[in-house]
Amino acid sequence: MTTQSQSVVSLADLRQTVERLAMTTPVTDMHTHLYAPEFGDLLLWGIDELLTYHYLISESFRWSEEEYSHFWSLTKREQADWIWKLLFIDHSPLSEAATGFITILKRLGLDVSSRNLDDYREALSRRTVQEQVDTVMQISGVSKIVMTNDPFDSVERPVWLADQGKSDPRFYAALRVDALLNDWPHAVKELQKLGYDVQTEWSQRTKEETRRFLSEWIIRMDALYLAVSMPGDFVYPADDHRSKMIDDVMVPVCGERNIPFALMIGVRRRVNPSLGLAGDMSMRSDVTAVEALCRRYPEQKFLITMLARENQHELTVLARKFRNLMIFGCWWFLHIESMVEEMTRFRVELLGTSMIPQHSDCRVFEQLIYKWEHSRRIIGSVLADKYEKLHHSGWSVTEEEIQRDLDDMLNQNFWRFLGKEHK
Ligand code: RAT
Ligand code: ZN
Repeated sequence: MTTQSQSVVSLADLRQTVERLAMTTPVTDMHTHLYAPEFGDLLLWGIDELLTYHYLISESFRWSEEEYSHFWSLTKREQADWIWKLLFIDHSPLSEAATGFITILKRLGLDVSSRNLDDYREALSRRTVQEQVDTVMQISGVSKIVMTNDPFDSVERPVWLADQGKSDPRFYAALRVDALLNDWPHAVKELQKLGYDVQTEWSQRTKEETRRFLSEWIIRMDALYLAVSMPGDFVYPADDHRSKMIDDVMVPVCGERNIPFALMIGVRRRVNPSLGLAGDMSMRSDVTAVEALCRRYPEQKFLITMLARENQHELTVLARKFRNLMIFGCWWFLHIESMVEEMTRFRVELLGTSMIPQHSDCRVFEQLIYKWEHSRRIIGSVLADKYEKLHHSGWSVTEEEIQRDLDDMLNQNFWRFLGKEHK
């Protein structure tokens, strides 16, 4: 008997041990739209921000004839009141995003049964942003947060230029480069404003200057990876701007700086422009683009998530073929309990624990609470099924092994992929 066998978890304790560890293992949230407190107003938090989350905005309009323009002319508080009435009072909050708001109230210790929005506002307004950040990170068990950082954003840029973006060690940067790939004319203007000598034409000088821009900002932000969202009709290789940008600029710079390239594929932006951020749609993608990238650049690491449910199985199979491919998260419209369950199950069945099962995509700080609570519960229950099955075949696991597996999925797979293992 090994010492290990002393902590083998009995069948009777197995499920609740796995579920407890799934709920409590500290998490690295590797893709969010959250900011550290140093970024001031960019860090969204509180009741009105939560209620005006774009996921809830689009759900609200299903119940109303309201003019879009009128909604956008309201104050944030008025918008929140309108959404609260439509989604929580006139109808039951059953959608993932609406249920999530209730989970947040509950975990923050507010009286959910009172349905008194002003009381909730009042309770949170007594907290400072710093207190709320600490409280939410503690409740959600999220210990490391990766932001989404855009040097073209005129509010965000000064924080980095003043060297204040890295003050809170719990927050990490990811350099977002959508415009470079998806709106080159706009990117050219922005780059020129920042002093880079680029032109719309793909000249040698333009390539060098775009590479210089990326390198300088990766260093300035200490960015963990380069990130982009792509439409579903993204093809690679192709005789187009995107392939040139990837081949001549992005992959070389990622290689030089030794960071992964994250592609989030399958979004069709602004199918209903009147809804603003809430007007984007999902779209099926071509997984062979990822296959071609992974094959052509075996030394380059790719973090990949896709938005269409229809792509998930194929993408997971592809991850069996390429170790430089790490699939991550149940993105956006897939971040609903039924999809998280389905995807987590077949990902484990195809890859074991060698993937990143979830990221939050939070935009408002307190959302960390519900997004992680809901996902942790599903991850725990899927894993419990699998360990029980092993147990019935005579393969018992120790608590340490369960903890290791969860730590891999919720932390280490990400950091190891980056070559920055955290202990
Ligand atoms: O999930 C979201 O909030 C979307 O609006 C997008 O931000 C998406 O996650 C993205 O990163 O493009
Ligand atoms: Zn996102």
